[in-house]
Amino acid sequence: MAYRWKGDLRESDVTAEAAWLNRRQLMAGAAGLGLAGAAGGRAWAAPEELEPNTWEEITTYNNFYEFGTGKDDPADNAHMLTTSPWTVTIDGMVDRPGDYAFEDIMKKMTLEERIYRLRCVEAWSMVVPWTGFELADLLDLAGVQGGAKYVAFETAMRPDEMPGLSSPVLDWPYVEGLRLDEAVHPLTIMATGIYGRDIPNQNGAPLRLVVPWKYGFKSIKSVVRISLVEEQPPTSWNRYAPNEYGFYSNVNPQVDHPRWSQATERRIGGGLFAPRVPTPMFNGYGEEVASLYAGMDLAENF
Ligand SMILES: Nc1nc2c(c(=O)[nH]1)N[C@H]1C(S)=C(S)[C@@H](COP(=O)(O)O)O[C@H]1N2
Ligand SMILES: [Mo]
Repeated sequence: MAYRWKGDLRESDVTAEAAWLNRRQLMAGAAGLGLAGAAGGRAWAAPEELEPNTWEEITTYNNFYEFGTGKDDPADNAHMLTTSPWTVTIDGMVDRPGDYAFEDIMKKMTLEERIYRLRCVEAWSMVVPWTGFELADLLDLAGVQGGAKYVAFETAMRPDEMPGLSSPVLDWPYVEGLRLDEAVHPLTIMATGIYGRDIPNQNGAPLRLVVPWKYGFKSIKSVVRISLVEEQPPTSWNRYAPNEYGFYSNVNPQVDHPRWSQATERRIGGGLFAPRVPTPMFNGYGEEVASLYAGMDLAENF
C-alpha cells in the first residue's frame, strides 16, 4: 500500500503508524489477497481503496467543541479529560439497564479494524483506520426492547475538564441520535482505537460513535449515555440551527448546506493546492445503506 510519510511526527506516533502498516502488510501477505486481514475481509474496509490519513492529521485537526472551537484546541486541551474509570449508562427501553464499565464492555466486544471515510459537514474529509466494535453488539448486551425506535447518545459534561463548556456555543451536554435500524447497521461502530492504539482523547476517548455515511457531527465523542427511546431524540446541531442540520444528516452532495455547497470536499493532508474532490452519495456507502432510506425524500429529511 502506498503511503505518504509526513513531516514532524513524534517518534511514538511514527511507531504507531509504522507498526500498524507493517502488520497490515504481513496480514495481507498471509492472506495472499491484500485485504482479508484484520478487518475480516469486509468490503467496506478494503485498504486498497482508502489511503488513511496520518496519525498526525487525524489527531491534530479535530472538532470537539467541549475543548474549544479551533481545529487544534482539542489536541491542546483534551488531555484534561479523565477517561479511566469510565462508565456508559445504557437505559430506556432495554432489558438490562445500568452503568456498564468500559473495561467490562471491552471484555465482551469483538474488536475489528475499519478504515472509513469521515466527511465533516464543513466540507473537509479524512480517512481514518478505526478500531472498534459494532454498536449492535453493545445494544445486544443491554437487550433492546420491542418498542424502542431510536437511540439517543450523550457526551460527558465535565466543566472542570472541558474548557469549551464555559462558552455557550452549544447547549451542553452534546447529544446525538440515530434511528434504531441505523444504529444496528453493521457499518455503525463504537470506535476505541486509531491505528491500533487507544483512541486519543481529542478523537473521543475512550469510546465514540462512528457512522461513516453521515456527516461527522453525528459521530458523537466520549459517550457516557446511550438511551433506547420511542421518540426521535433531540440532537445538538439540530437544536443550534434546525434549518442547517437535520436529524438524518446523511452525506448528500445534492443537498447543499444553506451556506455552502456539499458537492465537493477538501481532503485533509492533500496540500494547499490539491483539487477538491467530488463527495459521493452516502459518503460512498450507498450500496450498504441506501435501502434504509427507501421511499424517503432525502432533501426534506436532510
Ligand atoms: N461530543 C462531541 N462530539 C463530536 C463533536 C463535538 O464537538 N463534540 N464534533 C463532531 C464533528 S463536527 C466532527 S467532524 C467529528 C470529528 O471527529 P474527529 O475529530 O475524530 O475527526 O466529531 C464529531 N463529534
Ligand atoms: Mo463536523
